[in-house]
Amino acid sequence: MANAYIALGSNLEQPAQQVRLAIAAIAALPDCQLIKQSSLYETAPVDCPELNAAPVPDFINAVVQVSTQLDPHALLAALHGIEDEAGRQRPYVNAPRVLDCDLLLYDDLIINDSTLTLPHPRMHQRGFVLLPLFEIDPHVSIPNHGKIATLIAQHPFTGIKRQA
Ligand code: PH2
Ligand code: MG
Ligand code: MG
Repeated sequence: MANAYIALGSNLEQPAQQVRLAIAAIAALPDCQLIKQSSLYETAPVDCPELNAAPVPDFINAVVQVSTQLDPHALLAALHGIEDEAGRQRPYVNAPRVLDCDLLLYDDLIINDSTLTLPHPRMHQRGFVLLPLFEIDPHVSIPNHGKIATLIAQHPFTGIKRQA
């Protein structure tokens, strides 16, 4: 059994509902057990290309922990299937999306191949990932980047609200 963390994000078509449905879909995956889920967080968009031209809707983000027998690529493929089911389109990089499911960590594996990078390459810089991840596992370490508490202390994250 492997221990994995998955980030969820949506900023289109009832984002909170999209994230809740995605958590249910992950819990229902074969060979995958949902261990923990964070609160939902309302977050300001980060690195969205059209930010300069037009307002980008805020995101809902969350992180879940799973225990799984799927190997990392099979888990990633299953997450892409859940994105597709939600109607995800990919018109350009970081376009608004009904659902983004990113594999963050899979045990302490480091992978760099054409389809998968682990740990997720930008997770250590993103408050909308680190804060919900810290909520469910304050002791996790990110291979190559260290303890989550240290990373959070180093970044002045703004624009992130935990929902009640
Ligand atoms: N995802 C991105 C780019 N920017 N900003 C927020 N707040 N939340 C996201 O999930 C997000 C983002 C690319 O996946
Ligand atoms: Mg993403
Ligand atoms: Mg993604």
